[in-house]
Amino acid sequence: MEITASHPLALPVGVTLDRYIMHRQTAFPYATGELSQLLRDIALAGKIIHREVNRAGLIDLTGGMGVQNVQGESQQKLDMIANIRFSRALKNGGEACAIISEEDEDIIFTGNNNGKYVVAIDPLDGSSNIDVNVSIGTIFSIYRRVTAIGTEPSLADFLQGGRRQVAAGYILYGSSTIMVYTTGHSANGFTYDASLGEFILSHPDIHSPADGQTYSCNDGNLDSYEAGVREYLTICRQKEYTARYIGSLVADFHRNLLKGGIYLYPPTKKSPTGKLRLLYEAFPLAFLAEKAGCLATSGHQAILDIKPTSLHQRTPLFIGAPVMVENLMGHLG
Ligand code: FDP
Repeated sequence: MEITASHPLALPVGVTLDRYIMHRQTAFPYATGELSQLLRDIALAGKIIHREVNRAGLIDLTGGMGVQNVQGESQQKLDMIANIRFSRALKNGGEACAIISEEDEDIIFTGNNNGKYVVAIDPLDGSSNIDVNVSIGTIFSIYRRVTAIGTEPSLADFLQGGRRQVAAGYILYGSSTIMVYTTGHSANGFTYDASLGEFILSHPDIHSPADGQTYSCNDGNLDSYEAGVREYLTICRQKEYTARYIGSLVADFHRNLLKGGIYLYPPTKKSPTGKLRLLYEAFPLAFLAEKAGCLATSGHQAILDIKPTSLHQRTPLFIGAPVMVENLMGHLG
């Protein structure tokens, strides 16, 4: 393997996210630094959420708000706080002209029409796990806007399609906090060291195993899965694979990314078009997954080939080790 100057292994051990972003930026002579700043803004909001998640039980941040979000799901206090933190960080940063979030029905205009980028975000994924100290995460997706700089951004900026993402990733608040992202080249992970207040490169150039023996799905929905999915799961059981389902997409995805495995959220009776959101869950994870050697499909087409038509569109999602995803596809009609 050739280790070029921009390769993560060419960097000294203990590389901070800031330094890594700067280092990557210099590899692109025409980079203006705006995308770098946007990634730093996201990381900063992630540090704040890390702090709030970690003290949630102490300062009455657990529990519901008593209201529902645009998805009709009950909004948790931390959901709302994370949404505010990320929106604020992105507004103050100045590089994003608009944001869409799981928590808001419409586009949020940042007031910075000169910003080149738009961001789609799920500020706190895995809401049902917030109150019980189980891993949760933030998922983000960044596009270069297609509307003219200086004008008001529009829906078209967000409905470009997954292959046009310029960066995507997630922050997992788990046994430790880790930010994993790609700008379309390699996928890299940075573990947060709270004592230093820094994300440190811990998982350079992630290559996921081609095959695995772990499957992640909500077994309680089994009866409403289509026959092909049920067949595939029966085979997983016959082969004595391991079932692991945390119920936080980011956490399940992260484990499978590192260890090899498949995550499945097929259509169900309750969610006939799938439960997960295309723009700020499936697209960013699929973009990252492909960079790490995984596959992501809706069952009918590659996730990244789906043409989005609305901001909060849902999709079925099968994502993970390529051999497992291909095997599953062999059972789908
Ligand atoms: P949640 O509803 O708790 O926010 O994003 C939706 C999501 O979590 C995923 O993180 C998770 O994988 C899935 O839904 C869990 O859904 P089920 O409870 O239906 O299994």
